[in-house]
Amino acid sequence: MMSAREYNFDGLVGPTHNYAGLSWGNVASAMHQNATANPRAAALEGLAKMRRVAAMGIGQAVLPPLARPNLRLLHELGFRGSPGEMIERAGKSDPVLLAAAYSASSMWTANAATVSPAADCADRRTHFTPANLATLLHRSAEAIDTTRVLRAVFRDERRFAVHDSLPGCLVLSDEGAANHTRLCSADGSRGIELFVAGRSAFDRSAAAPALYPARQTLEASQAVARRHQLDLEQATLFFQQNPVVIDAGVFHNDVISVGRGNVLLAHELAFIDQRNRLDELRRMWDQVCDGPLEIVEIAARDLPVADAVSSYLFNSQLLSRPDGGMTLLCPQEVAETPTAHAAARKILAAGTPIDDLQFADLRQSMRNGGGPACLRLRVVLDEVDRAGCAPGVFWTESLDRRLTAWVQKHYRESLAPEDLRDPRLVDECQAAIESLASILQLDHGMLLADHVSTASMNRAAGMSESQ
Ligand code: SUG
Repeated sequence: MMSAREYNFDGLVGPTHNYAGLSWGNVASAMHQNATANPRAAALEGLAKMRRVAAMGIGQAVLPPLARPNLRLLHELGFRGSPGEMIERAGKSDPVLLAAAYSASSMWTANAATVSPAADCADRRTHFTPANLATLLHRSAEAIDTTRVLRAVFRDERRFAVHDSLPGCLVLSDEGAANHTRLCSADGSRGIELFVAGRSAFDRSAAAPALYPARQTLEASQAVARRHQLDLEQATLFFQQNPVVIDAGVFHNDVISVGRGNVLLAHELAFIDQRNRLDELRRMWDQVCDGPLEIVEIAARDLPVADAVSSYLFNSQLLSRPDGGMTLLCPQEVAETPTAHAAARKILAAGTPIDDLQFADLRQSMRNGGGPACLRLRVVLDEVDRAGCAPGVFWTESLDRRLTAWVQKHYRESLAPEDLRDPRLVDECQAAIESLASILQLDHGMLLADHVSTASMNRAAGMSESQ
């Protein structure tokens, strides 16, 4: 039997990818507010990245975009009528609400859930907690649909536990795998799970950012670790993000640090009390894992935080190739930022298994603050696990061809803020998702569940309510 290995489940960029400036604290999102997006180019960039990772012999799969516009959200916000009427009314009343309902933010699957591999969990199942994304309206609306999609994909309950998301409130705000790193000697053996929160909700004396929100609380991370039945004493750590860097635009830990296997890359300003915390990690590693742990810290004088944020060096994908080496797949912006490029070369020369630097053009996603690592959710699967998943989501050349043709057929090349009020977009999106369901062999009713039920609820409520 083949041993467990990591799969990257990339989010397919949905047909409504747009720039609405919805993410307070995410510098790129604010900078590109109201720019015109190219959803087709965005989706093709994402597919090109998946093709590249798959070609390296690394596990690759896709997760479908959530159906948009989110009619359930518009209904919850009091808009009634046919889908077209709901869109029109929301657009007139508050374009920000319409943009939230149209957001394609489910593409960043690093925020879909926190995943703990079976080897770390007491019941030896792979545990998922879908993130409640409670800090931002457009993202919080993802949780319920993401949970349904994850249950449909990771469907064998003997192998997988897909929990409900944590209650959506400030105390438990949770952003998933973007604030979670697993370090291990081998994917299938016991590892260390490192959670990084931006603040503590209960400890008012703890440091917190002054300007931007800390999207992950310690209390949320602890709850996830308990649910996943992790070894809290010996193999789980909770770090705090440095609030100064959150205020500089580091809205998730994966903008300032990345780890996999026995390698952790971090900016020197990533964590509070960094030196002691990394020592604690080294001690834990020696107890739990085999071989050396490689920690590479990048100094602020070599890479100012502003350059880390604009280049997204730490949002590179750290990939283990079958030949034993590691590739750091960086966003193109790293090559264009001299300090970041020099830091990447330094990482390459640091004597870790990283022996290859590559660059990917993901500009459409990057303009919304989503780099290579944001676009993927890492899941460790062995062959039995894989057989317990929906088969159609795994990457093959034929799936690649079909998805490329699907994007070419269904996606617009230009989407400006005012286009969200175009009633034809509703039907275009629905047609796209229906056809995607058959490509991925997923139930289209499952993918469109809220869309369909909200529309029929509104029809049943009749016109009196719609006025
Ligand atoms: O949550 N951007 C996303 C980017 C998420 C990146 N994910 C990770 N770092 N793992 C966010 O801020 C922008 C949407 C807009 O402005 O239209 C947005 O949601």
